[in-house]
Amino acid sequence: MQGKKLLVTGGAGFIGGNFVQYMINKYPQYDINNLDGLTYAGDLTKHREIEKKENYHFMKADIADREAILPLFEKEKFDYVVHFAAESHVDRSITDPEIFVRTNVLGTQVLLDAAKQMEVTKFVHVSTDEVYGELELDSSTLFTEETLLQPNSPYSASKASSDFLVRAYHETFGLPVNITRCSNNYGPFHFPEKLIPLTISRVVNNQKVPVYGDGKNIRDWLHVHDHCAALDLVLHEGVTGEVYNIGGHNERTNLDVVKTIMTTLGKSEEFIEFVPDRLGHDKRYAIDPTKLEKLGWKPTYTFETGIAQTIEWYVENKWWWEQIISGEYKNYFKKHYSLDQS
Ligand code: NAD
Ligand code: TDX
Repeated sequence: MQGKKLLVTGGAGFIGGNFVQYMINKYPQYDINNLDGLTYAGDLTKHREIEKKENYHFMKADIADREAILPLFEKEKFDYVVHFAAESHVDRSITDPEIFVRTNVLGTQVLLDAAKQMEVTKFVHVSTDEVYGELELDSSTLFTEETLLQPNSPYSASKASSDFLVRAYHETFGLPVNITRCSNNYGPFHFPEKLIPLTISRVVNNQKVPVYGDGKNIRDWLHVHDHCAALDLVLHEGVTGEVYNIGGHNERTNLDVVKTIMTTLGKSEEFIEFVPDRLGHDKRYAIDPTKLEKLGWKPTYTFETGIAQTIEWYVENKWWWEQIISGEYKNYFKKHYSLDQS
């Protein structure tokens, strides 16, 4: 495959960061550009192994800053955009919804304008299964691409809004887009505010793990590596204008997930602390990935192999999540990038 210029937004975050590394390894002939605003969730230490590579470039910018984004697109002339940058934590969207609208809705619209103006070859919008709302705990219904969008949290409402804008830029202006809707991810470099890395880091440090409500809510888990492979396929082979669901049929209750981690780490269930439920807590998510499977994707991890690999990674890479918890990782940017504006 010929060299292409790829823009990854949010490549200092969890999934975008894994995607940058996946693409650098798989396509050494590509020019990989990581654009990230380095919010609390953005961390560049994860890229210390690749940051000296000639085909990797980092750009600090806010996707909602039109004055910065349009000239950047004019200068760089990207072929492909894979758009991850977002406010991603549901709990934060309950306490501070406004930033979710600014980044997830306005930020996406600014990128769409830039992509349209510069006629990019493909714009992949990384969305989430949460836009479909929730399923009943005792049902076997799955979300398909035809399921009505009924987002329940400010986070999922902002993601659904951005999905509609992406669709509109395709229908109105013919922008070549795909929208992907993935289930819950887990794996290396997952920010330790989310359930799985929070549980592992707290159990390793002998601290109790807060389980919301009765712990019976169900999430459908996918290893981040399998999400990256799916996005690679959609970027190169996805039919323009189509939506693809991504998921690996790994439904688990939160309590099952937490107990699996505790058992693997040799800790007893005394470390579980039931706390008041999340407001508007979606009961169950479950993805039907048939359409993507027909395109040629299948996951490589089961939940059992994936969670074992992930727990091992967190135990071996305590340096990474400890500097996040202490806030020290912010100094890395100051040391390594002279253009720090923060
Ligand atoms: P994350 O919070 O780990 O990373 C988000 C990244 O975006 C960070 O590096 C942050 O600095 C950057 N960012 C935030 N606001 C920005 C702005 N205004 N300008 C530029 N950069 C900004 O998120 P994640 O879990 O890696 O999720 C990535 C994407 O995948 C999101 O769009 C999310 O909705 C979607 N998604 C996530 C999951 C999941 O389980 N984590 C599942 C499905 C879809
Ligand atoms: O401390 C906790 N205790 C707890 O019981 C936390 C942080 C979460 N939970 C529960 C809430 C959810 O039912 O665990 C489940 C998973 O919670 P999160 O890790 O916050 O993920 P979720 O709310 O399901 O959303 C995630 O998946 C879809 C990502 O954060 C989103 O960005 C993605 O779109």
